[in-house]
Amino acid sequence: MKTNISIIGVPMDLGQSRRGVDMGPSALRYAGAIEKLEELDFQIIDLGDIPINRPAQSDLNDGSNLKNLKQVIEANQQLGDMVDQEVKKGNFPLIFGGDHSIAIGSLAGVSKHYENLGVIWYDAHGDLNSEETSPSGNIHGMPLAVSLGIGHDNLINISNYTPKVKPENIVIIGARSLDPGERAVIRDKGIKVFTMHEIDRMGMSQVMEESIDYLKERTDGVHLSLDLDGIDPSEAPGVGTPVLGGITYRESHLAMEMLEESGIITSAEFVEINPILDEKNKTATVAVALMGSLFGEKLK
Ligand code: B3U
Ligand code: MN
Ligand code: MN
Repeated sequence: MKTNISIIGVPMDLGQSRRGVDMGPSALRYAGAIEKLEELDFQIIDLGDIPINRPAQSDLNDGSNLKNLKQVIEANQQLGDMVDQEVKKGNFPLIFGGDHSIAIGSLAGVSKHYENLGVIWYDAHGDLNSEETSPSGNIHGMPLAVSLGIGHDNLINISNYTPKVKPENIVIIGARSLDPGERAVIRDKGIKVFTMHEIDRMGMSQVMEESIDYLKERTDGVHLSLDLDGIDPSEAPGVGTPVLGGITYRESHLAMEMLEESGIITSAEFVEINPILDEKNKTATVAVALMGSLFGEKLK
Protein backbone atom coordinates (compact mmCIF):
# COMPACT_ATOMS: atom_id res chain seq x y z
CA MET A 1 0.00 0.00 0.00
CA LYS A 2 1.13 3.54 -0.71
CA THR A 3 2.07 5.76 2.19
CA ASN A 4 0.20 8.95 2.96
CA ILE A 5 1.88 12.22 2.01
CA SER A 6 1.91 14.99 4.61
CA ILE A 7 2.36 18.43 3.12
CA ILE A 8 3.89 21.19 5.22
CA GLY A 9 4.23 24.71 3.78
CA VAL A 10 6.99 26.95 5.10
CA PRO A 11 6.35 30.48 3.81
CA MET A 12 9.75 31.82 4.80
CA ASP A 13 11.98 34.26 2.92
CA LEU A 14 14.21 35.25 5.84
CA GLY A 15 17.15 32.99 4.95
CA GLN A 16 18.09 35.27 2.07
CA SER A 17 17.75 38.83 0.86
CA ARG A 18 15.14 38.88 -1.91
CA ARG A 19 11.57 39.04 -0.71
CA GLY A 20 9.00 36.79 -2.33
CA VAL A 21 10.08 33.16 -1.71
CA ASP A 22 7.66 33.20 1.20
CA MET A 23 4.95 32.86 -1.46
CA GLY A 24 6.39 29.56 -2.67
CA PRO A 25 3.87 27.32 -0.87
CA SER A 26 0.96 29.33 -2.33
CA ALA A 27 2.48 29.17 -5.80
CA LEU A 28 2.84 25.39 -5.55
CA ARG A 29 -0.72 24.96 -4.35
CA TYR A 30 -1.96 27.31 -7.09
CA ALA A 31 -0.04 25.27 -9.68
CA GLY A 32 -2.02 22.20 -8.61
CA ALA A 33 0.40 20.28 -6.38
CA ILE A 34 -2.32 18.76 -4.20
CA GLU A 35 -4.50 17.75 -7.14
CA LYS A 36 -1.53 16.20 -8.93
CA LEU A 37 -0.68 14.00 -5.95
CA GLU A 38 -4.31 13.06 -5.40
CA GLU A 39 -4.55 12.01 -9.05
CA LEU A 40 -1.72 9.62 -8.35
CA ASP A 41 -3.90 8.03 -5.70
CA PHE A 42 -2.09 9.24 -2.63
CA GLN A 43 -3.90 10.18 0.52
CA ILE A 44 -2.86 13.80 1.06
CA ILE A 45 -2.73 15.34 4.49
CA ASP A 46 -2.28 19.06 3.93
CA LEU A 47 -1.04 20.48 7.23
CA GLY A 48 -1.16 24.04 5.90
CA ASP A 49 1.61 26.56 6.41
CA ILE A 50 3.79 27.12 9.46
CA PRO A 51 3.37 30.66 10.88
CA ILE A 52 6.56 32.64 10.30
CA ASN A 53 7.44 35.57 12.54
CA ARG A 54 8.76 38.59 10.71
CA PRO A 55 11.68 40.27 12.46
CA ALA A 56 11.00 43.29 14.61
CA GLN A 57 13.19 46.34 14.14
CA SER A 58 14.96 45.43 17.38
CA ASP A 59 15.97 42.03 15.96
CA LEU A 60 17.79 43.50 13.01
CA ASN A 61 20.98 44.27 14.89
CA ASP A 62 21.35 41.33 17.20
CA GLY A 63 25.12 41.25 16.78
CA SER A 64 25.14 38.25 14.45
CA ASN A 65 26.22 38.37 10.82
CA LEU A 66 23.62 35.75 10.09
CA LYS A 67 20.52 37.42 8.72
CA ASN A 68 17.32 36.88 10.73
CA LEU A 69 18.99 34.18 12.80
CA LYS A 70 16.32 34.16 15.51
CA GLN A 71 13.38 33.75 13.12
CA VAL A 72 15.17 31.12 11.05
CA ILE A 73 15.85 29.09 14.21
CA GLU A 74 12.23 29.41 15.42
CA ALA A 75 10.77 28.36 12.08
CA ASN A 76 13.11 25.41 11.70
CA GLN A 77 12.51 24.17 15.23
CA GLN A 78 8.79 24.20 14.53
CA LEU A 79 9.25 22.50 11.15
CA GLY A 80 11.54 19.89 12.70
CA ASP A 81 8.90 19.02 15.31
CA MET A 82 6.15 18.72 12.70
CA VAL A 83 8.22 16.59 10.34
CA ASP A 84 9.21 14.36 13.25
CA GLN A 85 5.53 13.78 14.09
CA GLU A 86 4.67 12.87 10.51
CA VAL A 87 7.53 10.39 10.18
CA LYS A 88 6.43 8.81 13.48
CA LYS A 89 2.97 8.31 11.99
CA GLY A 90 4.47 6.59 8.95
CA ASN A 91 3.65 9.45 6.60
CA PHE A 92 5.89 10.79 3.83
CA PRO A 93 6.83 14.40 4.65
CA LEU A 94 6.71 16.70 1.61
CA ILE A 95 7.78 20.24 2.44
CA PHE A 96 6.99 23.30 0.33
CA GLY A 97 9.48 26.18 0.71
CA GLY A 98 10.32 28.84 1.39
CA ASP A 99 14.01 29.52 0.99
CA HIS A 100 16.48 26.68 1.37
CA SER A 101 17.25 27.44 5.04
CA ILE A 102 14.15 25.34 5.80
CA ALA A 103 16.12 22.19 4.96
CA ILE A 104 17.66 22.60 8.42
CA GLY A 105 14.27 21.84 9.98
CA SER A 106 13.30 19.15 7.48
CA LEU A 107 16.50 17.23 8.18
CA ALA A 108 16.20 17.82 11.93
CA GLY A 109 12.77 16.16 11.84
CA VAL A 110 13.63 13.29 9.52
CA SER A 111 17.16 12.28 10.41
CA LYS A 112 16.58 11.00 13.95
CA HIS A 113 14.47 8.21 12.45
CA TYR A 114 17.35 6.75 10.43
CA GLU A 115 20.74 5.26 11.27
CA ASN A 116 22.14 6.60 8.03
CA LEU A 117 19.96 9.16 6.35
CA GLY A 118 20.99 9.91 2.77
CA VAL A 119 20.53 13.33 1.21
CA ILE A 120 20.27 14.31 -2.44
CA TRP A 121 21.01 18.02 -2.74
CA TYR A 122 19.69 19.04 -6.18
CA ASP A 123 20.96 22.61 -6.48
CA ALA A 124 23.14 25.06 -8.41
CA HIS A 125 24.83 25.76 -5.07
CA GLY A 126 26.47 23.67 -2.37
CA ASP A 127 24.79 25.47 0.54
CA LEU A 128 27.89 24.54 2.53
CA ASN A 129 28.81 27.97 3.87
CA SER A 130 29.22 28.98 7.49
CA GLU A 131 29.27 32.41 9.12
CA GLU A 132 33.01 32.56 8.40
CA THR A 133 32.89 31.58 4.72
CA SER A 134 29.54 33.05 3.62
CA PRO A 135 29.81 35.90 1.13
CA SER A 136 26.29 37.05 2.03
CA GLY A 137 25.30 36.17 5.60
CA ASN A 138 22.27 34.45 4.06
CA ILE A 139 21.38 31.27 5.94
CA HIS A 140 19.94 29.68 2.79
CA GLY A 141 23.56 29.27 1.66
CA MET A 142 24.33 27.21 4.80
CA PRO A 143 21.78 24.43 5.45
CA LEU A 144 23.87 21.51 4.22
CA ALA A 145 26.82 22.66 6.32
CA VAL A 146 24.54 23.11 9.33
CA SER A 147 23.20 19.58 8.86
CA LEU A 148 26.77 18.29 8.86
CA GLY A 149 27.30 20.03 12.20
CA ILE A 150 29.21 23.00 10.78
CA GLY A 151 27.96 26.44 11.77
CA HIS A 152 26.31 28.47 14.50
CA ASP A 153 25.65 26.42 17.65
CA ASN A 154 21.95 27.26 17.77
CA LEU A 155 21.48 26.24 14.14
CA ILE A 156 23.34 22.94 14.33
CA ASN A 157 21.54 22.00 17.57
CA ILE A 158 17.98 22.45 16.33
CA SER A 159 16.00 19.47 17.69
CA ASN A 160 18.83 19.00 20.19
CA TYR A 161 21.15 16.74 18.25
CA THR A 162 23.98 17.13 15.77
CA PRO A 163 25.02 16.20 13.14
CA LYS A 164 21.95 15.30 11.10
CA VAL A 165 23.84 13.79 8.18
CA LYS A 166 27.20 12.19 7.55
CA PRO A 167 29.24 13.56 4.66
CA GLU A 168 29.50 10.16 2.99
CA ASN A 169 25.69 9.93 2.82
CA ILE A 170 25.31 13.10 0.72
CA VAL A 171 25.14 13.47 -3.06
CA ILE A 172 25.07 16.97 -4.56
CA ILE A 173 23.67 17.16 -8.10
CA GLY A 174 23.77 20.17 -10.43
CA ALA A 175 26.37 22.30 -8.65
CA ARG A 176 27.84 25.15 -10.70
CA SER A 177 28.34 27.94 -8.19
CA LEU A 178 30.54 26.95 -5.26
CA ASP A 179 32.32 29.42 -2.98
CA PRO A 180 35.94 28.70 -1.96
CA GLY A 181 34.92 27.72 1.59
CA GLU A 182 32.36 25.30 0.19
CA ARG A 183 34.93 23.65 -2.06
CA ALA A 184 37.11 23.17 1.00
CA VAL A 185 34.27 21.41 2.88
CA ILE A 186 33.61 19.17 -0.13
CA ARG A 187 37.30 18.26 -0.33
CA ASP A 188 37.88 17.82 3.40
CA LYS A 189 34.75 15.77 4.01
CA GLY A 190 34.86 13.82 0.74
CA ILE A 191 31.31 14.73 -0.31
CA LYS A 192 30.14 13.19 -3.59
CA VAL A 193 29.30 15.91 -6.10
CA PHE A 194 28.00 15.68 -9.66
CA THR A 195 28.59 19.16 -11.05
CA MET A 196 27.17 20.27 -14.41
CA HIS A 197 30.46 19.05 -15.88
CA GLU A 198 29.67 15.46 -14.88
CA ILE A 199 26.04 15.77 -15.96
CA ASP A 200 27.21 16.94 -19.40
CA ARG A 201 29.89 14.27 -19.70
CA MET A 202 28.07 11.27 -18.29
CA GLY A 203 24.47 12.17 -19.00
CA MET A 204 21.79 12.42 -16.32
CA SER A 205 20.92 8.75 -16.65
CA GLN A 206 24.37 7.63 -15.48
CA VAL A 207 24.58 10.35 -12.86
CA MET A 208 21.36 9.11 -11.31
CA GLU A 209 22.30 5.46 -11.62
CA GLU A 210 25.55 6.10 -9.77
CA SER A 211 23.85 8.31 -7.18
CA ILE A 212 21.18 5.72 -6.47
CA ASP A 213 23.66 2.81 -6.26
CA TYR A 214 25.90 4.88 -3.99
CA LEU A 215 23.06 5.81 -1.60
CA LYS A 216 21.44 2.36 -1.67
CA GLU A 217 24.64 0.83 -0.40
CA ARG A 218 25.01 3.01 2.65
CA THR A 219 21.70 4.60 3.67
CA ASP A 220 18.36 3.48 5.11
CA GLY A 221 16.32 6.45 3.89
CA VAL A 222 16.94 9.39 1.54
CA HIS A 223 15.74 12.98 1.75
CA LEU A 224 15.48 14.80 -1.60
CA SER A 225 16.18 18.51 -1.19
CA LEU A 226 15.31 20.08 -4.52
CA ASP A 227 16.25 23.73 -5.00
CA LEU A 228 14.55 25.01 -8.16
CA ASP A 229 17.67 27.00 -9.03
CA GLY A 230 19.29 23.65 -9.85
CA ILE A 231 17.24 23.81 -13.03
CA ASP A 232 18.31 26.20 -15.78
CA PRO A 233 16.82 29.70 -15.36
CA SER A 234 15.39 29.55 -18.89
CA GLU A 235 13.02 26.87 -17.60
CA ALA A 236 12.78 27.84 -13.92
CA PRO A 237 13.18 31.63 -13.87
CA GLY A 238 11.38 32.29 -10.59
CA VAL A 239 14.34 31.92 -8.23
CA GLY A 240 16.38 34.45 -6.24
CA THR A 241 19.84 33.41 -7.38
CA PRO A 242 19.63 32.05 -10.94
CA VAL A 243 22.81 30.51 -12.36
CA LEU A 244 23.13 29.92 -16.10
CA GLY A 245 23.99 26.51 -17.50
CA GLY A 246 21.68 24.46 -15.31
CA ILE A 247 19.94 21.11 -15.43
CA THR A 248 17.16 20.93 -18.03
CA TYR A 249 13.51 20.24 -17.34
CA ARG A 250 13.80 16.96 -19.24
CA GLU A 251 16.88 15.81 -17.36
CA SER A 252 15.08 16.66 -14.13
CA HIS A 253 12.07 14.56 -15.09
CA LEU A 254 14.37 11.65 -15.83
CA ALA A 255 16.08 12.14 -12.47
CA MET A 256 12.74 12.12 -10.63
CA GLU A 257 11.52 9.06 -12.55
CA MET A 258 14.68 7.16 -11.73
CA LEU A 259 14.35 8.09 -8.07
CA GLU A 260 10.76 6.87 -8.10
CA GLU A 261 11.77 3.56 -9.69
CA SER A 262 14.53 3.11 -7.13
CA GLY A 263 12.12 3.52 -4.22
CA ILE A 264 14.83 5.14 -2.08
CA ILE A 265 13.21 8.52 -1.37
CA THR A 266 11.55 8.76 2.05
CA SER A 267 11.01 12.56 2.33
CA ALA A 268 11.36 15.57 0.04
CA GLU A 269 11.21 19.32 -0.22
CA PHE A 270 10.85 21.77 -3.09
CA VAL A 271 12.36 25.16 -2.28
CA GLU A 272 13.37 28.61 -3.52
CA ILE A 273 10.37 29.31 -5.76
CA ASN A 274 9.89 33.08 -5.93
CA PRO A 275 6.63 33.96 -7.72
CA ILE A 276 7.56 37.67 -7.82
CA LEU A 277 10.54 36.87 -10.03
CA ASP A 278 8.67 34.24 -12.04
CA GLU A 279 6.90 34.25 -15.41
CA LYS A 280 3.25 33.26 -14.92
CA ASN A 281 4.03 30.77 -12.17
CA LYS A 282 6.25 28.78 -14.54
CA THR A 283 8.69 27.66 -11.83
CA ALA A 284 6.01 26.31 -9.50
CA THR A 285 4.45 24.57 -12.52
CA VAL A 286 7.81 22.92 -13.25
CA ALA A 287 8.06 21.87 -9.61
CA VAL A 288 4.60 20.31 -9.65
CA ALA A 289 5.39 18.44 -12.87
CA LEU A 290 8.56 17.08 -11.25
CA MET A 291 6.57 16.04 -8.17
CA GLY A 292 4.39 14.05 -10.57
CA SER A 293 7.41 12.07 -11.77
CA LEU A 294 8.83 11.69 -8.26
CA PHE A 295 5.56 10.16 -7.10
CA GLY A 296 5.06 7.79 -9.99
CA GLU A 297 3.22 9.55 -12.79
CA LYS A 298 3.71 7.40 -15.87
CA LEU A 299 3.32 8.20 -19.54
CA LYS A 300 1.94 4.76 -20.30
N1 B3U B 1 26.80 30.69 -2.12
C1 B3U B 1 26.18 32.00 -1.99
C2 B3U B 1 24.99 32.15 -2.92
C3 B3U B 1 23.84 31.26 -2.72
C4 B3U B 1 23.71 30.12 -1.99
N2 B3U B 1 22.47 29.65 -2.17
C5 B3U B 1 21.86 30.44 -2.96
N3 B3U B 1 22.66 31.43 -3.30
N4 B3U B 1 20.61 30.29 -3.44
C6 B3U B 1 25.81 32.27 -0.52
O1 B3U B 1 25.29 33.35 -0.27
O2 B3U B 1 26.09 31.45 0.35
MN1 MN C 1 19.95 25.83 -2.17
MN1 MN D 1 20.57 27.17 -4.98
